[in-house]
Amino acid sequence: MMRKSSILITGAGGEVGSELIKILSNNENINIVTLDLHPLEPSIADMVSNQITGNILDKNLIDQINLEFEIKEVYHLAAILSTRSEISPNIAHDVNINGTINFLELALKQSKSQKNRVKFFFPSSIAVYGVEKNSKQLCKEYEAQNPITIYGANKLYAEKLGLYYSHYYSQLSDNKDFIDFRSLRFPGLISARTIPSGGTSDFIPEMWHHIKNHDLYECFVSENAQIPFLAMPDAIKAIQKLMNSDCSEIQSRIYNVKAFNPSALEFFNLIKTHYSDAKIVYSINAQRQKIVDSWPSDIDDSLAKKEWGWSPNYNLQRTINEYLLS
Ligand code: AKB
Repeated sequence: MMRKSSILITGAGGEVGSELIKILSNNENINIVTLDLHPLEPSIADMVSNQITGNILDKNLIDQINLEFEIKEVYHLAAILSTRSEISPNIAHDVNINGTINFLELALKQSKSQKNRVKFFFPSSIAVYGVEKNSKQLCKEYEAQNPITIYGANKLYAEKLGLYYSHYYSQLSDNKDFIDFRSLRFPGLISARTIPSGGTSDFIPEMWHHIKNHDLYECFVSENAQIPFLAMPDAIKAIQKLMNSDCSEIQSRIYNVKAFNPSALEFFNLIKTHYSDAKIVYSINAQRQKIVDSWPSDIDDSLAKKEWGWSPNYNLQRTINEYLLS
C-alpha cells in the first residue's frame, strides 16, 4: 500500500496549531494530518486531510500513524504550558519530554524508511532562560539557561534532544540516520482569535481580550512586569520561514524571535487609547510573578535575522491597530 505523503501537526487544536493549519492548508498539495486530545473546531477540521483524536503518549497510536502515512515534516506543538506544568510537574515531564521523544522517534523511523531527513519543528520558549529580577540582560541563545520552572527545564532538554537526534543519533554505529530539527524560542504570543490558558505570559493576551469584552482586567502580575512578545501572524511566519530555509543557512537550529516588549502598564495604556472605559486591577499572584521575573525582559533575535532573514511584520502599534483591532 502506498503511504500518503503528509505533514503531521500535534497539538493541532491549540492557538498556534489552528493558525498554522490555516496557512499550510493554502497549499492544496499538502496532506495535513493532525493529532490532538480533542476534536478540532469544525472550521479548522475542514482544512485538514486526516484528523486523529488521541494522546501523544499513546505509542500504539503513533505506530499506526507511522504505518499509514509518509511523513515529510512534523510540527510537534503539543505541550503543557508553564503555569499548568508547575501544578503537575510529573505530568508536564511526561507530556513535554516523553511526548517529544515519541515524535522524534517517529521522525527518525520515517527518515529511515524514506531515506531522507524528516523536518521536525519544535516550539521552544523564553522559559528556558532564568535571569535575576529586574535584570536588563538582552539574552542571546546560549546565555542564562537557568530555568526555574519544570516547563523551562523541559523545553531546554527537548531542544538538546532535538539537536542530538539531528546530529549525533547512533553516533557509534555506521548507520547514521538523522532528522532535521529546527526550533524557535517563542516569547509570549498574542492572538486576535484566542485567549491562551495555562501559560504565564498570558497576562498580555488576557488583558487585551478581557478589556475588549468586559472593559476590565484583573492582572496577576505587577504593572512593571515586562517580557517580549510576538503577534500570532509573525509566529506563524517565523515557523514557515525557518522550515523553508535551506539547511546550509540554519547553522544554529535554535533561535530567539520577538517583536516588542511592553510592560503590563504600557500595554494597558495603549489599550486605553482604544477602549476609554478600560480598567485594570492588579491582583498579584506571587508565584506567577516570580516566574515572569525570572524571564528576560527582552531577548536578542539577531541570530535568526542573520542566519535566515527573520524580521517581524508587526511592531506593537501595528499589532494593535492592524491585527487585534481589525
Ligand atoms: C507560557 O507562558 O508558558 C508560554 C511560554 C512563554 O512559553 N506562553
